[in-house]
Amino acid sequence: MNMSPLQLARYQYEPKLPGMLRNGISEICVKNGSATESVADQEKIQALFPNTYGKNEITFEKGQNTSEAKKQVVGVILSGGQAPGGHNVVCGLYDALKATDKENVLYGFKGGPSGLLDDDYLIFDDEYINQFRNTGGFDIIGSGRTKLETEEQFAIVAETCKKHGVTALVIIGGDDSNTNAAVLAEYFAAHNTGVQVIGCPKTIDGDLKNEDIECSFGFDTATKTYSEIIGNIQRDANSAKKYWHFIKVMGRSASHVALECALETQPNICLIGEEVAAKKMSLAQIADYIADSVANRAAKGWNFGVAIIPEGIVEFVPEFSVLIAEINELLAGEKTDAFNALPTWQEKYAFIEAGLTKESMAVFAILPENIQQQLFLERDPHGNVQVSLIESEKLFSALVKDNLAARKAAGTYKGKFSPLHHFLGYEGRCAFPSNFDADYCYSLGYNAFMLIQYGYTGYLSKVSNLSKPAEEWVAGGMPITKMMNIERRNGQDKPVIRKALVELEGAPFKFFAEHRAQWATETCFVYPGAIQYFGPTEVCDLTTRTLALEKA
Ligand code: FBP
Repeated sequence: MNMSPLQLARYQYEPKLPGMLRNGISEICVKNGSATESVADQEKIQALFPNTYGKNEITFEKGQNTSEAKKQVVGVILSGGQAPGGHNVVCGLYDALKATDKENVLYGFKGGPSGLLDDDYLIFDDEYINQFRNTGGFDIIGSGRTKLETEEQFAIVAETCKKHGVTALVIIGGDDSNTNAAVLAEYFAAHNTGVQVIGCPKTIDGDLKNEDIECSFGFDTATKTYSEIIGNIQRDANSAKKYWHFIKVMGRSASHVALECALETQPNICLIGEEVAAKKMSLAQIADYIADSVANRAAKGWNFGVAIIPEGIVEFVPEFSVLIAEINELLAGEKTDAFNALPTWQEKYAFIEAGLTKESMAVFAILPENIQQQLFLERDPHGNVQVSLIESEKLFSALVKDNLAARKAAGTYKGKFSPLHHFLGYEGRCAFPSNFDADYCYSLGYNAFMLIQYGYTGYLSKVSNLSKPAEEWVAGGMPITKMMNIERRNGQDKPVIRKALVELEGAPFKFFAEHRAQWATETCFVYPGAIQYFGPTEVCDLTTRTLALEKA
């Protein structure tokens, strides 16, 4: 394998564990916390999880290890989108497992949950795992988006586990994957398989968090990577003074990534989907808001700026959601074929015009033609519009352009508007994990093994107090059912982990809201620079502004 000097240097990095896990396996004991309840719908969740509901939260502390001596055969999967630090979760798990007993075995099921269904695996050893320490990516075993949710699938997974003598599974994933981990844990318990299930909180989107999980891993590195690039673009904008940059950042639905990048870089504009929804803003109102900044800056002679657009924004615009729902209805079933058979865009347009309500047609009409066509080209397997593929950075710059043209005609704007577009997503998902993510992930994996060793199932590996130095972090576990409530999904009531959206009453958004008017008209750009892996701790170990503000 060809290796960069940084990769070689990162192999030597020793991730920091929480203080209570530092004295060796023989000196980690359990401190019992209180019994838990789900965040809502307690009776329903309890009825669905009779074997795993209501268990105690626990923390680890220094003391005599009293866990049962037993050979452990653990299986691990990575589930969903890549997030920096996944390799270190596996490394921490492996190190704790081997430190407990050299005879313990770690299986890696390949390609995500499907690896468990297809019995596709590798067995980790030192030589293999050492190549992945402190590196980005999920290539150690691969990942996938197959959902483990049906009884048939669970029965196959139980068979796979039985075949290899697996005693526990570790599922590293986001809210959906950990929801499925809880259901699988319940199934295993109900069927007396003896297989435990432990989850680990992953996603760059940052939307798997709550009063227990302070942040999901990967968010720190991904947002630092995007912020570096945004800062560089800002410096270019401030040097060339001729472009407005519209930068879309990942985050399938919640706007945590956009908000964190804005706190790091202080751009002129950052849209927050949750605010757009709360204020029921229309596309025209959003365009007007951005155009105000463009016009005010132009009046000072500054025909340049930076706007951050969250990937999931359009779903939060009420009129756009209605439009999407109507389009899905318009093309349901066989109507798609009739639509596709129309030879020209003009004829298709007439078909759309005849099928949409007057209100939705008005929204559709203001969209640029390429976006209009995108809405009809990209469909998911159910025939629905794939909202995440809409180029919202181009949508908003086009709407702003129209808005500015109207202002020019009215004599209220005299500037130049040259927009450029960027999409930052995949650039950040496999970056070398920051020291924070390297430490946090290693701790999550190490801690996951301690939960297994002490016999817990249906628990999430929990490491908290993360805004403090790693020495002061607190390791433990909490029942996944504590994070669950009932939500309507695909026409059915389902027990799910509640997705964390940006809280408009939370400190990070409030800080942003207090400063954005100044950022919009002045040039307050901050240039965070690249992630630093070696050097002073106040530069290298610092986590996100979001966490710092939340914990202040
Ligand atoms: P997870 O929720 O699985 O962590 O994935 C999140 C994400 O990175 C989003 O930010 C993005 O919208 C999506 O994955 C892209 O998915 P894909 O890798 O399938 O293109």
